[in-house]
Amino acid sequence: MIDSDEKPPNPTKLTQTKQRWAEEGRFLTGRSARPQTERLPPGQHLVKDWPVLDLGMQPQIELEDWKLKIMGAVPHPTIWDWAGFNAQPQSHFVSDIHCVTTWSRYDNRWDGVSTRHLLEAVRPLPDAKFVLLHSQDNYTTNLTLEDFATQDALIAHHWEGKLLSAAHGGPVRLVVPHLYFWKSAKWISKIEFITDNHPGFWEVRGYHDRGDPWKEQRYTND
Ligand SMILES: Nc1nc2c(c(=O)[nH]1)N[C@H]1C(S)=C(S)[C@@H](COP(=O)(O)O)O[C@H]1N2
Ligand SMILES: [Mo]
Repeated sequence: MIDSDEKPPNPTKLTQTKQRWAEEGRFLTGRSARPQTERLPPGQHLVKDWPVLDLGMQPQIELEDWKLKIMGAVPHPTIWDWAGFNAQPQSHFVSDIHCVTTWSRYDNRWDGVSTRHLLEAVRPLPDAKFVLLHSQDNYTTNLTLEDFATQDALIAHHWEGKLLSAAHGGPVRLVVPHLYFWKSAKWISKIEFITDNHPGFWEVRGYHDRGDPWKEQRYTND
């Protein structure tokens, strides 16, 4: 049932470097923390700008061409076009970003459709236990249904009151603030509900299956 014939772009220097960091266990402090007591997770530093990370390409998608397909273990596959997506109830969340390359950025204001609303709208089948996100650059990333359904996770179209730029995943990206930011797929085209876990782009290149910054789950087997 998994759509994975898509081939990601050829690896850039950055992609190769990040794969080596996973092999070396770079940046690991060996500490863990609780979000209740420390806002900055172990091994992270605060930035004020907003770095851009991608696979070396930034898809440019016109709003009239944009579509989001919700499929897999759902009773009725659904396609939202831009108007259909914007007609969904809108949520507004403020959250911190924690990238596994060690930068964190506080207080990002997002507008979009919450994953909880999406789940209510499509009602995945009882055996749907995981979600695989597919992007226009053929990036993929996996989440448990529970992590996808976090209270402040959303499919965002605005950041700080402005349409999300193409560099940061516009028209629409996922934001799952309680996990490292590679789980927050940019330029999403498909949300696939699956019954068995299926690792995504970074998860098959040495990165952790879950990626909890507070437990410093940077790499596989941490
Ligand atoms: N489609 C897609 N989504 C992606 C990525 C990517 O390369 N392609 N990179 C991930 C990584 S590693 C990070 S840190 C964040 C970066 O998001 P930003 O460029 O908006 O900071 O996007 C994540 N989502
Ligand atoms: Mo990242």
